[in-house]
Amino acid sequence: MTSNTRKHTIAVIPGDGIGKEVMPEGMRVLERAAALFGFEIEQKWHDFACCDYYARHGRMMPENWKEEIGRPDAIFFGAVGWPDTVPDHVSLWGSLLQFRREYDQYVNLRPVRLMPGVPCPLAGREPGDIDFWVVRENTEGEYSSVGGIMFPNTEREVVIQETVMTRIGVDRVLRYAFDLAQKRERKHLTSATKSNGIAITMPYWDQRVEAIGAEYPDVTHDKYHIDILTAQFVLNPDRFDVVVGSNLFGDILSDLGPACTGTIGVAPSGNINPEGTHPSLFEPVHGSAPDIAGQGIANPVGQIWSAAMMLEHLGEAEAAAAIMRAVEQVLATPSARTRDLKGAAGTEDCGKAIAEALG
Ligand code: GGG
Repeated sequence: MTSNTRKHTIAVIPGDGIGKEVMPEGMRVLERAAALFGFEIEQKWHDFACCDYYARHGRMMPENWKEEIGRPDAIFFGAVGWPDTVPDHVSLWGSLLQFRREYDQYVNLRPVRLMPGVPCPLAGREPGDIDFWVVRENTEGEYSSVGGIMFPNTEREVVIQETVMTRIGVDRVLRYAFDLAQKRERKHLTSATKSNGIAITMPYWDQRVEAIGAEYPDVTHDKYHIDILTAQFVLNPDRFDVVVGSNLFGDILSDLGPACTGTIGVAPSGNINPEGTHPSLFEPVHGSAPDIAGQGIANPVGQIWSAAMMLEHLGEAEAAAAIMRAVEQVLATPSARTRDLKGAAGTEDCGKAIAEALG
């Protein structure tokens, strides 16, 4: 017997700390959306890519992790890191960065949007005033493994790490960012640079922005050095539309952006392989938050908003929009918010409220 139901296979990886608490809420809302909008979610949970796994096996993931994961339509990820047991660079390189590189997820896409019920630290801003995207290069740049240590643990110690920019790598993320800007009303792109100080890779980045920008005559663009750009994020976040940056600059800007709109606790992200030759991965911007893990108080909105981004990517735009309406409705209700937003709801209460608001 054949079925006409749309089916999406999802690899579910909760990871560490509050990742384990917010993931069930993300899945609760996804399942509710599937029931309401007539598609099926086939989920396979994985207990690797976390520091517990490292404690048992001496590595973050099994050697055959790709076989274990199979070929899902998308990966739904929580958070990684537990610095008391595994150094952060070991847990990150052993898990998330493996996915980003092996699956060529060269775009890290993060919205910066002022949401109802989230107090904006900037006076006079209302939801709708701040609404832009940060596009971060996600597979090369400053996150390179090229380098080494000479004469370790001696007075002559020398530590070198190279930034790697490839023409293909830079051009493809810039094209993605210009494409995105072209679809938006303001059609404006801002590039993060530091070409006055980093005098080889950053002038190259700037040159490629000009070259790719010429292919988009209807999109205006400008550039800021990263130092003044961070100041502009804090002072005038409403002036941005699409902001593109290298791996490190994009990482910094995409935490700072949500912080300027009140909290990174609600912010989502997509690690995207735009060609669809590999699965894309969706995760909240926040990390594992060891300080509040295990208390059931973490805000699940970042995970749930990531579920909406994942559904949009999978072609379920209607369900994704409905999740966002439900998120906005719950955030606008003081009693349904978690403690970080001055409410009293627990992680599960907040997830349930969003699932119920879906209908
Ligand atoms: N859910 C996001 C997360 O767990 N992030 C951990 C982290 O340290 N990320 C650094 C990065 O994205 O480069």
